[in-house]
Amino acid sequence: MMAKQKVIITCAVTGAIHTPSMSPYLPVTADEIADAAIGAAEAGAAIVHLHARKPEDGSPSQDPDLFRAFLPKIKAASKVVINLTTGGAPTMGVEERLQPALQLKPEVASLNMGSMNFGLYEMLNRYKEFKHDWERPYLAGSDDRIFRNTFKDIAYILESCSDNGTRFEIECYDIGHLYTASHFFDRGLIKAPFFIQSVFGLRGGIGSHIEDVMQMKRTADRLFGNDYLWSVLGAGRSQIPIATVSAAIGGNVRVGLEDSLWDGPGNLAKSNADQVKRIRTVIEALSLEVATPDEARAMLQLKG
Ligand code: KMH
Ligand code: ZN
Repeated sequence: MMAKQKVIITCAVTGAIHTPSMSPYLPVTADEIADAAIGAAEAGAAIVHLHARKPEDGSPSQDPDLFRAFLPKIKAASKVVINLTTGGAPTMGVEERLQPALQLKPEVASLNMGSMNFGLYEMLNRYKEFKHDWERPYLAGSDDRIFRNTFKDIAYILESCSDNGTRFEIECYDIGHLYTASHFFDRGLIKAPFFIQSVFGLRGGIGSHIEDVMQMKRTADRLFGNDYLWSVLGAGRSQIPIATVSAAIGGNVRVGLEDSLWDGPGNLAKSNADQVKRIRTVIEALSLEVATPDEARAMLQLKG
């Protein structure tokens, strides 16, 4: 009998895209981020993808000390795999973005595969009142801002972390980013198994139509064969539909308040764990099993 497919759930707990005024449930302080990560792990997430925020106003920060403020609590309570962002926020330079992964040497870190527009303008239109001064210019500025990830930046992150044993969550927002990942494989800077995180439905990247998902998958299959694990995230309302399609065709999934604030139409998710539970229900309804953190470590050949 064939072994059941295990599905890795990553939970992206807070990110840098949403702002505190959009949801009272967005984790901001070290304790909120730690509790959200632990709750997500208890609900079935094998990996937590983590950003930090300044506790006073919730603005994104890559200060490694802010990460140091929540990591011990998570590690003491859970075996969940820690994944630290190198994307930070689109307003930050690469040196600043790199510091948490460089200094804290996590099992997994994100790596963004190309420079792109990163549309947040819709949110500016939706939210009229903001609690903190930084939120409005942050969102408005996205219409004239590039999320910079040049080939040199990508190589710099990979080379800087090369002795850390960190595996990268390779963020691909379009088909071309898969070819960029393949280029870095050819240069020997990315090693198999690749953990490809395909991102759907961000303005500036590929859409969230099922044809977009299938074309990503077909291209990744052609480029990487058996050398990769595929995961998806759908932005906003496409979160659960995209994750469902991925699980149904052999992929892994990412949920969390970084990617969507919602738990069904018009309902704010009250926690990251709520979204994990929702996709877990779908995965189990597909007769699949959710991977534990140690199973994810084995699947991704992490340093542990
Ligand atoms: N915010 C997501 C769309 C990163 O942290 O490096 C992608 C992301 C980037 O998670
Ligand atoms: Zn992120």
